[in-house]
Amino acid sequence: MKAVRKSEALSGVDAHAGIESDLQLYYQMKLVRAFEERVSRLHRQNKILGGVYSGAGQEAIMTGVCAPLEPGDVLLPLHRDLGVFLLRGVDAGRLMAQLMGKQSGFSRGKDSFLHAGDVGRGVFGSTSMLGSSLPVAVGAALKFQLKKERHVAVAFFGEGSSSRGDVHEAMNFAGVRKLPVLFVCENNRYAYSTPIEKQMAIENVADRAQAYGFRGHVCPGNDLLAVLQLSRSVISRIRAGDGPALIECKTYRYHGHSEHDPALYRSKEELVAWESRDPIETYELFLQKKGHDLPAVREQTEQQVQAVVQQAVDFAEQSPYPPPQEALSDLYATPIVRAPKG
Ligand SMILES: Cc1ncc(C[n+]2csc(CCOP(=O)(O)OP(=O)(O)O)c2C)c(N)n1
Repeated sequence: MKAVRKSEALSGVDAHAGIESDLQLYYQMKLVRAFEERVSRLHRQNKILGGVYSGAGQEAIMTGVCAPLEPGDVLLPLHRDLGVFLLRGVDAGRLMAQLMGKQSGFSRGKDSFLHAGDVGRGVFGSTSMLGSSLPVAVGAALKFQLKKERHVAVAFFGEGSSSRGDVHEAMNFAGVRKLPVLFVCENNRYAYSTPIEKQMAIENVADRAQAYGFRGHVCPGNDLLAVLQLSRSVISRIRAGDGPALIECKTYRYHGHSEHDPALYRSKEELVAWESRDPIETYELFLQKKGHDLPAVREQTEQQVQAVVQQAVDFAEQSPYPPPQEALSDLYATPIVRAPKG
């Protein structure tokens, strides 16, 4: 394997520091939002490889779920969970390079963001088949159980993905074997253009958990403190051997399904109503109530996150595209050839 040049960019968040202070959490949500907004702009400039599925509006979920995690835990994000990479301390420059299809990205410029992972940071890549990463999370949890490792696997998915067979099979097996896995449903009310009423006959995805023999919790997904409080207690129970759990976070995506989708299937009023419950602004009210000097904190944090994002963009823009002669390398794992017995 060739060494990948280290990004000059600050790694967004040191996920392994275990810091969970008020301002650290604020920084994390702001970083994810700033990074996403920049990616959307870069997409309009035709600098991003493949589609862009913005998670703007959903930052409190990833931030609240990732905060109590420990080194060695694994996460399986889906297409809208770019923030998970940053929150687990993945190098912001390499992440941007991945999005731009550059050689210094995780896939060495051979793939878009969609299937990217950084296994060193415990972030597994997904496949294009919605929901197919949940059985993988369950497999990781089975390994933790068999090896008696006190780790947790976390699988993110949308309410649309929850209608897929793989998801039910994964949850059923996890329930039967009491595996250390947390299922996090980011219910943003639409699966592409399909509204939730046309997707499910019940109100909550979380209600399904009972049928698999574990607990399901519904949570206001735009309220970081609510997500954090729930995820802390649920993750510590899972780590202690209590078996799986499902958290359903009610939220909303600000952008269309992807950047080419103007989302004409939803009303302006609905969008405005959800924007008034913005996760970052909601959290700012909490900071203010706690006595933080909000204008100063906001300005300082904004400067910090913009610096990280700019360095990531600079690194990615300066990185080369992969040379054509490498097009066929890294496509298959090297076969393990065993010597015949006897
Ligand atoms: C099995 C499968 N069906 C359809 C698609 C196309 N597709 C990609 S994302 C998406 C919407 C997913 O909605 P949801 O799971 O609620 O997540 P969200 O995009 O809302 O975050 C669809 C239909 C796919 N990738 N895989």
